[in-house]
Amino acid sequence: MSFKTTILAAIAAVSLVAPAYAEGLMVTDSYARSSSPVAKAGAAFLTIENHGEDDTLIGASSDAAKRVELHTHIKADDGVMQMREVEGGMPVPAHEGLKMKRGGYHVMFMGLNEPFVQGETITVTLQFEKAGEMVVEVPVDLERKPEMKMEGHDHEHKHGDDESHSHSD
Ligand SMILES: [Cu+2]
Repeated sequence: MSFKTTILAAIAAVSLVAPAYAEGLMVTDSYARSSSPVAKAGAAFLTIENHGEDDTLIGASSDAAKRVELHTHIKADDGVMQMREVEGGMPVPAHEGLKMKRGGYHVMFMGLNEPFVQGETITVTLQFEKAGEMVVEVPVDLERKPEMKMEGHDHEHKHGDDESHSHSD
């Protein structure tokens, strides 16, 4: 077993999806999705590492949609979750970075110029308060599951084609 080979393989794998850098900022995970193939809107979720100073994501733009906004979900007075534009941007603190996720921060695409297609990428330009612009290629992944806590109705059970009950998970 070669440790060196493992490292080289890891570097090669990372190089395939060239990470975008800007002043200590690095997007380490990102994906975009829409709720259906004919959806007029979509969202992207990015994980941004910050090895520099405190920064703020203040805007995003893309040719993929007529409007791109930074959104978050908030719980309205009636308890219903609503999306709304983030005022003042998304904080990207040094060391902590920013992790967008379903039900929270996301980049919203309204009026898609073309439907999101599994396996394709969309180009998004991020605007940071201090670091300036960073262009990222965001892969479309319509199959990615939410990382937020399961809330019953979100829980998907697989039936029929999986007959193995012997494994434990
Ligand atoms: Cu939204």
